[in-house]
Amino acid sequence: MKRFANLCISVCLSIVSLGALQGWAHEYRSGAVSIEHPWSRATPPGAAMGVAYMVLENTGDTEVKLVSAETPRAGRVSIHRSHRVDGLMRMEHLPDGLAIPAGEKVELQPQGYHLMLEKLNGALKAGERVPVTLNFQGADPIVIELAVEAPGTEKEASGDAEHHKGMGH
Ligand SMILES: [Cu+2]
Repeated sequence: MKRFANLCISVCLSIVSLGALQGWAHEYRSGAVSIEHPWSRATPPGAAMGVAYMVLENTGDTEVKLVSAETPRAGRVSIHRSHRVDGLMRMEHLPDGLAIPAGEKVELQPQGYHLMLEKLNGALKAGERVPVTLNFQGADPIVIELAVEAPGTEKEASGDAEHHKGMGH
């Protein structure tokens, strides 16, 4: 029975990694933390900043906190939140990180939480995969790959698209 379970685990893992290579089932898991569909948006040449979005899930019974991230494609990665103040979108830096409560999902998405890739060392191109290391408090680091999508492919409310064109995120 134990041998069967091990076999299942290795087969399932290879299916997951095959899926990641082919672009479907784009998901990463380590311990209690999983990351679904990490993606970014292509940037124009010379742009200094890019973004990263994903869904973080914590299936454990203690809080996990995303405290920092890094990528070889940017000088710095910050954790941000966009929110509306008096009808204007504002962006705030979250120096303490982003908590993912036990048993919950936190979505990084346009107009909400996101990672800001600052000081890009080159344009992010549609179809590119950008490696990012996510560092957690309460969980091991996870290396993911952002799928870079062409601008305007994400589903956004019509009013939001205008804002993001201007802001780059
Ligand atoms: Cu930002």
